Amino acid sequence: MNNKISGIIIAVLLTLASGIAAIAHEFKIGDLEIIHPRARATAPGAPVSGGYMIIRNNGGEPDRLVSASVDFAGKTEIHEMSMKDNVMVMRPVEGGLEIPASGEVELKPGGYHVMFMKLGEQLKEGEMRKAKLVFEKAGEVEVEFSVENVEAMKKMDHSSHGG
Ligand SMILES: [Cu+2]
Repeated sequence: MNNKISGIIIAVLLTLASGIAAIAHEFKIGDLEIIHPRARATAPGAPVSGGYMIIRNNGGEPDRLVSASVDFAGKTEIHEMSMKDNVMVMRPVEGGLEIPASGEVELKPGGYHVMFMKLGEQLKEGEMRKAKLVFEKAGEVEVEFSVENVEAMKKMDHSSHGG
């Protein structure tokens, strides 16, 4: 087979593979499914972004999301948001985020989220960004966050986290 034809075949295969990834976009480790991890697209120079997903636990034991890491942020934490004196506040989840047995937790704007701080670069819509999630029992799993225009919270901005 000549190089030109094999190049075309490889290009077609890559296109098919990326199409399948975009449709499925789900990761598994042990009894856990990580569904549609996505990160909020940022403006140039913005210091922070948020990561969201559904984590489903098909097992009979609870697990915990204890940490996340990415190479595009200087610091990454698992946060929860709540109302305090009519102000939205957020803070790191103590001891990790529990994923109940035979249940699921949704990380979403206004609730639990992965906080990407000290961003080293802009997150642009359409990109896929690698991340590592660490669970107490299931262990480490590599996932990819799709960068999307996740609607920002209206009363809330993350600028206080810029550090
Ligand atoms: Cu946060």
